[in-house]
Amino acid sequence: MSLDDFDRYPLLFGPSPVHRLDRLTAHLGGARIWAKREDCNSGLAYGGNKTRKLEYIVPDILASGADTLVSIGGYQSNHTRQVAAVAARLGLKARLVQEKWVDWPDVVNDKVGNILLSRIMGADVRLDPSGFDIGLRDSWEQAMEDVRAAGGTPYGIPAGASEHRLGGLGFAQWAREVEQQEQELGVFFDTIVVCTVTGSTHAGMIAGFAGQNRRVIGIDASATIEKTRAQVERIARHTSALIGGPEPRDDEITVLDGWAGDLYGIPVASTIDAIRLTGSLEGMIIDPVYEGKSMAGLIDLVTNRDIPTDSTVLYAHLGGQPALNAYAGAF
Ligand code: 5PA
Repeated sequence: MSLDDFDRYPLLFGPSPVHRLDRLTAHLGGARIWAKREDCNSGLAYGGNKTRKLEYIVPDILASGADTLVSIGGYQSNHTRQVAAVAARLGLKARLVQEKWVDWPDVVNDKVGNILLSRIMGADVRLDPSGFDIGLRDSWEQAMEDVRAAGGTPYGIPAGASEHRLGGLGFAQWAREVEQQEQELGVFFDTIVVCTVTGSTHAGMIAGFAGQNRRVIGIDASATIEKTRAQVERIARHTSALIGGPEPRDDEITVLDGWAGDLYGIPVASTIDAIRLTGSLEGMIIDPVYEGKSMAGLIDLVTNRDIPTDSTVLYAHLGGQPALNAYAGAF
């Protein structure tokens, strides 16, 4: 099997834009920095990395005959918002378990941003008091049962679509897309920087780029480094096998910690500084849960020359801005 043998249901506008971040590059005075923009990859509810993953999952959903997508995330999950959008687009229902992954005091945390968008799109949104976890959850199994008990046919999509068999394919294809764009632009990205939490975004990239001379640096955003690295490795190896690609070497699986703070979902000073810097220099908006942390990592790695000055870096912007509304207090 190769990647081309898997059906892909189009949900994106096409290849996501790639562009330079010249003012950020000049400000940091080191490696050249570019961005690839999954935050504007689709017309479905602002898109994002899950929309790309779901392109490879929708054919399986349609073949299953399901009438309800069941998924899970925190109150401000970008993933569940994208599942709600895809359900709307396919004419299916969405049942979303929104857990209290983050103890964030903003009173509108369960009302604005992503969760508001999911409600607007007609999803059945249920709040659940459970805390953060990237694995498979009882509440999600229970939601599947509830749908069956009510006479529906559920299709389960785990957190971030990562524990799904096909969850890594979207970003393996992203790697192909990058190679194509490199040809067109006459550039080579020797370093990719990506935020990693449930793992299949980073893992898909590792599988897609396996055997090439590049560093794909995952930045941990949940302060659960061991668990995250293990999940990334497992999904990367599984995805490589699925697409018949080379087995990723151990040194191709890099997850760095140091920018997550102590907890998932809680921005720290470096997160807020990265958001303000990127916004004020580039007009590029990033969020306090994911991209603010991976950008903080990129800033430090470029500044301290861990990423050398002669490198050309591609920052994967995975979306997530709707959550900013729930974090007004941080600014
Ligand atoms: C998310 C995930 P992975 O989960 O594939 O590692 O991606 C991390 C990530 N950036 C990076 C943004 C904007 C993201 O939304 N979000 C989750 C969600 O529920 O939204 C799966 C955790």
